[in-house]
Amino acid sequence: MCSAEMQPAPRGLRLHIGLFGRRNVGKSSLLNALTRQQVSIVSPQAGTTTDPVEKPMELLPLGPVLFVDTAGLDDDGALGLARTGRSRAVLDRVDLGILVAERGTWGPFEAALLAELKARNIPTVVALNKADLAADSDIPSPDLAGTAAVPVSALRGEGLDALREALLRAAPPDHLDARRLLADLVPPGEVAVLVMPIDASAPKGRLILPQVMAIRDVLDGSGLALVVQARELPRALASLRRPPALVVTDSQAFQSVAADVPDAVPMTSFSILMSRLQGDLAAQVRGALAIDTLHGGDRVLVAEGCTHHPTEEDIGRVKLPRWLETKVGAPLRFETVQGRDFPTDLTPFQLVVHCGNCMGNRREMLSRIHRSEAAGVPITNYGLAIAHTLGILPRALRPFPEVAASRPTPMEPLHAGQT
Ligand SMILES: Nc1nc2c(ncn2[C@@H]2O[C@H](COP(=O)(O)OP(=O)(O)OP(=O)(O)O)[C@@H](O)[C@H]2O)c(=O)[nH]1
Ligand code: SF4
Ligand SMILES: [Mg+2]
Repeated sequence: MCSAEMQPAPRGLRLHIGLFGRRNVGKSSLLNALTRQQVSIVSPQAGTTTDPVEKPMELLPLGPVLFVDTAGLDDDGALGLARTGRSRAVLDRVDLGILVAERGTWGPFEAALLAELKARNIPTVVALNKADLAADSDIPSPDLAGTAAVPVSALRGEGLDALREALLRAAPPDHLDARRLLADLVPPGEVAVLVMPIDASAPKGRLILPQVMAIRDVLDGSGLALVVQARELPRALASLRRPPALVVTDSQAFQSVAADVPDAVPMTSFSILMSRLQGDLAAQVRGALAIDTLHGGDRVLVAEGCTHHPTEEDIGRVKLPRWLETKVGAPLRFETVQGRDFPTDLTPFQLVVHCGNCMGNRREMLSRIHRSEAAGVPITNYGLAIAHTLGILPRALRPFPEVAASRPTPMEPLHAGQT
């Protein structure tokens, strides 16, 4: 896990909402009206927005959201295609879509776009904009087979409450139910021991985002969080009258921590919890096990979800490659990508190792996992890869019997030294 920046609300917990449609229909105007800010440039000229524009905000009653305004998807020519390419990529990472059309002009383009959003399982609300230009009663509403369509005027700020309401109704239920990082494993009043090594690679004066998220989730679930460094763990455990409900540690300290934690106490790593929250744990465990099939010279894609500043002993660039090559017993060829630069063609690679994705959203991670597996390339995350190379997966997966049961190969024996 790397040194994530502190954020008011982690990007991954924000509902990502994309605005899509033809040029000049008022997508940017609608974003500005919803946020009551001049976030995106508006002009009467078609093709004003050229690159996706992001705006995080609290959108009641949905909570923290990230709006993504896009370029008109009907743009043509070489430059137009480059723009639509970047805007189409936004389809990979939104949880909810607003299809903006001009009222009274619904046609095959809009119908095809709606069909694509549906095919991608992106819940969508249609905003029929510029309602101020069209006299009400004489415009038939398009037949959208159950998709909500809301007349709005971005110019006059009309219909926005109805649009917010429609967005709430369309929002994916798993977002509203809020997946838990670990609170489901720690009953109210029970103790979660969170082991956080403060070593040279820890950022100065603060904790990394997954650690902060873990503390917050225990508090939200009315559990008791006991936060310690590995060397204080025996004293912490001895101070408890009952065993803790869960021990969570950084993968790198797993072996020493496992030696201190009684075998009957459920124990896992932050990376496994992050994979469960932000990705697909079963798929990423399969990816970790595929490390065993690597050969010298194989190509490994290391993907980082954001452009953080690598520390000296950065996990993705230094430690992970070293561990993997030691495990394989021969040099491998590594390529690193950051942020949105996830390759379209994954077939040249034998393995993808993704970061914990603490700043990204789950839908995008799921889309990357899906694309990797569809290309026949196993995908895992840093912590799971480390966990497997250290031989700790069996114990770290015990709190998740549903995943442990789906493992394609038998469990490895417990690593020597684990009790
Ligand atoms: N009458 C009226 N005009 C609007 C409304 N919303 C936007 N417009 C106008 O439509 C034009 C295009 O608005 P934009 O918000 O730039 O449209 P867009 O879809 O973002 O366009 P591109 O990103 O450049 O393709 C501008 O002149 C806006 O003032 C509305 O509700 N009513
Ligand atoms: S998104 Fe990935 S690279 Fe960025 S801070 Fe989180 S774990 Fe690190
Ligand atoms: Mg625009």
